Parts: sequence; structure tokens; C-alpha cells
Amino acid sequence: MLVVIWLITLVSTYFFYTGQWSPLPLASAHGAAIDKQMALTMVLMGVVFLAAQLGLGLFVWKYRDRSGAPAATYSHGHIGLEWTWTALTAVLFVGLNLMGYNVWAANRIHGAGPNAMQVEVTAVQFTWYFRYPGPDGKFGRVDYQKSDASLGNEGALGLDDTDPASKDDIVAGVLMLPVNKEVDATLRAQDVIHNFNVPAMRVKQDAVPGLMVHTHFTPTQTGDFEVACAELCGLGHYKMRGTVRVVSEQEFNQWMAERQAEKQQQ
Ligand SMILES: [Cu+2]
Repeated sequence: MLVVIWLITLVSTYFFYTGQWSPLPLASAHGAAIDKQMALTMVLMGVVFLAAQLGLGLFVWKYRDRSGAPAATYSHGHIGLEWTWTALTAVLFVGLNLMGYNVWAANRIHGAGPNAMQVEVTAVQFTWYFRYPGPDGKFGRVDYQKSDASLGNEGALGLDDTDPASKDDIVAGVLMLPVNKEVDATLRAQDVIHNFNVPAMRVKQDAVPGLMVHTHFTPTQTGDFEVACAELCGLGHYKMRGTVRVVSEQEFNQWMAERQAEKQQQ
């Protein structure tokens, strides 16, 4: 028993220690603070975990059944010890909470900056649509009664083409973003609760039907990054993946100009 407990403890600690269970390489600006807070939590909790599990193994071994051992007696505990570890746990939890508050507030309580690029992210069983407001900076109206999944993109969102603001809206299946530019994403869901999770960017936010939920981040690396739905949303949840493609500003502007040209030809 001692061997099993220690083995599980030491092997799992080893994987964390060597970084094999670490998050993906960071690709966003705000993520550094999250990673720092996470690392601190893992180290503190790791020490507690190691001490508790190694101690458990030790006691299992020390008090194993032996012939001639004295009969077991019931212990009423030790008030001093109880107080000590309850207080230490409280200090640890409250302390980590206070330290993490600024990290949380920067992303969840304070909104995006005034120059952030507006993008709308719509989650629907089991895919993602990304909409850009176009040169007018305004998203056109969407009408769920007009939405038809078989049409894809604009049709799937139910974009109302009688609304002038919708004339220059671009809808894409891949989230194209320019590097080093803050993004203010408005999350929507058409059916059930989904979750817009970009692990490499440390972005994870629920998309809730009937709500416009904002989240903001700044990509710092170019390349393709996975979007995963992180809320169990039905049978196809496992394949509800998307892509964030981060490119140079110039490439982004060119892509956007091409989409606009296509749109205006329609
Ligand atoms: Cu989903």
C-alpha cells in the first residue's frame, strides 16, 4: 500500500515537475499573468500534496497490522493541530485569491481598450462562426428566424440583409486576427451554452444563449491556434473545434479587403 501511494504521488509530481503536463506555449499578452498565478498555485499546492500523500503512505506503513501490536484506540483529535492546519489552509486560499484578483479583474471586470478590434463569435451546435462589422464598425441585425444552418456563414447566423449595417459584415469560419492587436470578442450562442476556449491564448469564456458576453485578448504569436468548445453541449461536442489564425497586420488587411470585395459582388 505504501509503495502504491508513494508511486502515484511521485510519478504524478514528476510529470508536473518536468513540464509534460504544462499548458501550451503562450500566445497572448494577458496570459503571462495567468501562467504566473497558476505556477504559484501549483507549487504551493504541490508542496501540500507531496507532504500529505507521503505522510499518508508513511502512516499506512507505520500502523500496519502486526502480530502483538497493541489494540487500536480512538483518538479525539488535537485542538491545537486542528486550528493550525485550518488557519494555514485559510491563509493559503484567501492569499491566493487576493493575489489572483488583479489578474481576474484585468480580463473579466475591466473591458477591452477603446481601440480593440470588434469580433463577434457565435457558437452553434457544433461549429463556430466569426463576424467582423466591416468599415462601418457596426454589426448588422441577425434574426434567428432567418437562420438556416445549411446555408453556412451569413445564412447560418440569420444575417438580415435589409439592415444597412449588415451590408459590409463579413462572416468567416476561421477567426483571422492581426498579431499584437487587442480583440474585443462578443460571444453569442444560438442553442445551448458553449464555451469559447483558446488554450494557447488562455482564453476561456462561456457563450450563453440570450446574452452578449465579452472577452478580450491580444494575440502575440502568428500561426494557427485551436478553438475548443469547453462546455459539454451535446453529441457533437467532441468535434466542435475551430481555428484562430493569427497573421501580420498587412496580411490581415489584405484578407479583409478580399472578403469585402467578394461581399460587394454578391
Ligand atoms: Cu459547444
